Amino acid sequence: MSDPVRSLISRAARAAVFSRSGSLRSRAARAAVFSRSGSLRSRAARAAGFSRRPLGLVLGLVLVLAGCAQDAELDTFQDRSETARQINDLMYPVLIVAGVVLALVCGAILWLAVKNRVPADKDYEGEFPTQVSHNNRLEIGWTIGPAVIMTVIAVATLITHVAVNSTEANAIEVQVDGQTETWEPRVVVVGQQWWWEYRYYLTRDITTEDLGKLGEDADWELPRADIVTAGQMVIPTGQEVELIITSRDVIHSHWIPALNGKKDAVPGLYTPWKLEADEPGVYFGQCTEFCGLSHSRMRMQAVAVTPGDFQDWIDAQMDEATMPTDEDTAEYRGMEVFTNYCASCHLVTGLNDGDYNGAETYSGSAPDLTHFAGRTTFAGGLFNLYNPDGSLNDDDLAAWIRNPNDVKENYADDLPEGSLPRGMPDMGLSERQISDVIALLATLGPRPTEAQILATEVE
Ligand code: HEC
Ligand SMILES: [Cu+2]
Repeated sequence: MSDPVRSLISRAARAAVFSRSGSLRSRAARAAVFSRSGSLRSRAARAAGFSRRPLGLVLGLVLVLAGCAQDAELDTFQDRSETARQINDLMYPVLIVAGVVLALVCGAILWLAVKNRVPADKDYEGEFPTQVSHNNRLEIGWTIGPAVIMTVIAVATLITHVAVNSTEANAIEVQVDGQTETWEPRVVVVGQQWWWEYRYYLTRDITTEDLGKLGEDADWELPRADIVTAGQMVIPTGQEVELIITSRDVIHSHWIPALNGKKDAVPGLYTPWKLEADEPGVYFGQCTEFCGLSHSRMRMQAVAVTPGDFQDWIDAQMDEATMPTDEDTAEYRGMEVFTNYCASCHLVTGLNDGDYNGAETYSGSAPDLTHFAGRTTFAGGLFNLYNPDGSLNDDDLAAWIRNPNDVKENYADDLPEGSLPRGMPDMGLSERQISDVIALLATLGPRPTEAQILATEVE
């Protein structure tokens, strides 16, 4: 063994042996150093050589290879925007440098362990390692080396941090109710248990400062938006879209990996962020801050469309829902079910906006259903609203309305006195009421195209 290395090891051993704390580590070290048989040491050395561990190796490989899926929805390597590319341009070099350091350190440890292993038939009873100390060159080396690496990474990180957080003014013109509006593309993103709400202010400018003045009591009473969607955020391609991210209950985190990194949604805070997509397409996301029961089922999609299609989408979203007038239809009965059972939480503009005061939920909010049938997924991006052939997926929708908690865990039933639901409760509807209200929901269009249905399909 070379001197410097021996000095390092013996110093570590001494520190461990003589440490006052008597911690687990030092006890293990003591046991190893003073063990009569030396068996602990030799067993550890054998394990390090892992010649007897083929199963562990196979399991490890399976785990690593499982990360190589081709069309993984949340694959950070598949960047589809300038910002996501900037993040990867930082990640790849850091990954390589860290990989080299990892290989060097692990290689050195393995090499030392194998080189110095104690033969099973040898007995080192009572022998204490030779004590050596100090090697200036080595110590200066392993102080300066990491410091230089960390400094380079820190500078590169800062540059990327500034780049992914900077936003530019890029107002576009949109038509809203026949009027031309200059709109700085910006969407207010609200996390709640367990779905994402996207609010578009087209006819007035909303900034982080405006919202910041609302403080934590904003509740559902964010300023009234022109368009409100749930689970799916529609954006125009080739445009930087600013996000203002907040939450109405606990901390969530918004993450659409193909378009940008993660940003926490914190109650009372209005955090700026941005997204942009090079090409039309559907980009999947997931809440990444543990937020309770259905955290893993809190998904979302960014649907990027051409500027022309975006205008069409706005036109459709600005329409009020038209209500059925023929009393002998399922839609009409569904409207009555909605008014009796659903209107205390859900808004359908054109039906109950007159007396809607926010939802009777903990967050004070529930998905706006005015254009429900125009979306292709529901309940936090968990279910497809349409079958691949374009027909309504009334199986999943009926199961959801029958008892949401059965298909997506929430905290909305059997509540203690005075607490409000987190999620949607079981309302004990009859099958007839369920199919009637579904008939109404199905009219809350416009229907998406077959291409949209297939592109946004979730598994
Ligand atoms: C106590 C409040 C409350 C009531 C009453 C209520 N809901 Fe809900 N509903 C919610 C909440 C909260 C969600 C979001 C749950 C989630 O995505 O996990 C939701 C989600 C939904 C969704 C999915 C929307 C989407 O775009 O993701 C539909 C559809 C729905 N509710 C229909 C109904 C119908 C129909 C009724 C009446 C029969 C009803 N709800 C009554 C609170 C309520
Ligand atoms: Cu969440």
